[in-house]
Amino acid sequence: AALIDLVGEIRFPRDFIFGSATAAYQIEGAMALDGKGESIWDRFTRRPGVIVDGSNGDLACDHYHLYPRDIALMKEMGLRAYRFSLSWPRLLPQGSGRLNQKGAAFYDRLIDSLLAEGIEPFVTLYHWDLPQALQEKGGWYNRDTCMRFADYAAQAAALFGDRVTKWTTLNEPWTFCWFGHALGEDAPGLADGVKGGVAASHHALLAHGLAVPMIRAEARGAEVGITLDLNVTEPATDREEDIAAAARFDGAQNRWYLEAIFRGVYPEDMLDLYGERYLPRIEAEDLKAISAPIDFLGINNYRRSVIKAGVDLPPLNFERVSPPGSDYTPLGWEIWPQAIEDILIEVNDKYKPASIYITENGMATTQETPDERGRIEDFGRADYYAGYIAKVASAIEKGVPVKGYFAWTLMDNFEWALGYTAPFGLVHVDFETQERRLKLSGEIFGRIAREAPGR
Ligand code: GBH
Repeated sequence: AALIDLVGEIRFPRDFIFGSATAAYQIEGAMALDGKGESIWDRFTRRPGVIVDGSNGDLACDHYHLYPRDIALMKEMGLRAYRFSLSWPRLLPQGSGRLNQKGAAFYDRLIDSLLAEGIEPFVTLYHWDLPQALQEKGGWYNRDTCMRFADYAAQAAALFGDRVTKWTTLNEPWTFCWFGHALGEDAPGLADGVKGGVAASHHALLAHGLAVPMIRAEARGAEVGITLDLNVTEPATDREEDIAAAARFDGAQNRWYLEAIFRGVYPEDMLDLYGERYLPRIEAEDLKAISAPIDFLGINNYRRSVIKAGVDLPPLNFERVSPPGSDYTPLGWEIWPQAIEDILIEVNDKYKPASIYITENGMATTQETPDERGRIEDFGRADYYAGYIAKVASAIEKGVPVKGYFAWTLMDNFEWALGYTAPFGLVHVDFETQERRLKLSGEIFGRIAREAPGR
């Protein structure tokens, strides 16, 4: 528990924002309430065997009803911002067309309640819950989904843009495109290999690019960005084939998105690698739209990637390596605080984003139960936060324009294919009673949030 001792020394600029993050499907519940339409996660979780504990997000944290309690917990920790996502099918049950007024009213209540407590809303438009109606038409394989997304973005900006200034288009296109379309582990459960991952990625990026000017047009003064899950990628050895495999993996996960957004090109080496066999139709003007200037880059970071040559996802042909001697979370994710400073410095050096938010960082444990004093003393998680946040502070000292940090996640929730087996929360949720309880990590994170800025 040595890293926790750092807490009193961590320093941030006075205007630095600490917040927590969630996503609609992981917390809201109210799956079919008040006119909400079906999403691909509502559909996918009904397939036998795809979620380890057979669960789903039908009820989740029932945040749809319990949001005042959840806001009170953020307030108790002293958080200045809350990053959450809108459920596209809650607002537009068919993906486009008629607006569901009751869905809009829920987000009105949520946003107004946050503002009343002095907590700034950071809205994400898409955190993986595509309307099932759009999936029926091809989902992220269909260019038309890009236009539907831009329309949805415009409607959301018109509804909430009088109160929300921070807008994020997509959360982690790499994850939902590849785990949902190449590997079949996430919704919509397609295992189409690299061809699927790349096609979905191009359309997701185009959707982002088309949405950016729509949001600006509808929400005066909006700051618009995208969240990418970026990992520094290191070859497992200095053998040539491992160095090449690491470059391919870095190209697929990081550079494909960064180069398109910041430079308006796809990386030459990846275009060569994919070739006609794996690439979708890319129109001349697509990259111009994708590279629409953004106000901030959101980075989700949990670890680094150590890669060697292997057989996964041809022609990427890589294998992920777990370096010996490191500590790992129960999910097998390496605990490596330097990873967050390294990715911040690398992205800043190469792409010079106007500003950066860490939009997610945190760790899973196995399931936790309160001790005899009713406490959850998750020292490991508190340590993880102290260690990683200290490295964010170090990146700022070196000139990286990081403006805020969001812990993943506010409260234990539905962790996608892992169901309720991998809690990440600062707050414990008893899913029998929906009782919430601040963990030790929540107390420590709250102390950092209240005391570190301006120290
Ligand atoms: C984020 O994804 C999500 O935005 C968030 O919704 C989620 O709850 C949170 O992280 C915690 O997982 O082959 O070992 O990489 C993080 C990126 C990429 C992590 C896919 C899980 C699959 C297992 N995710 N990855 S692995």
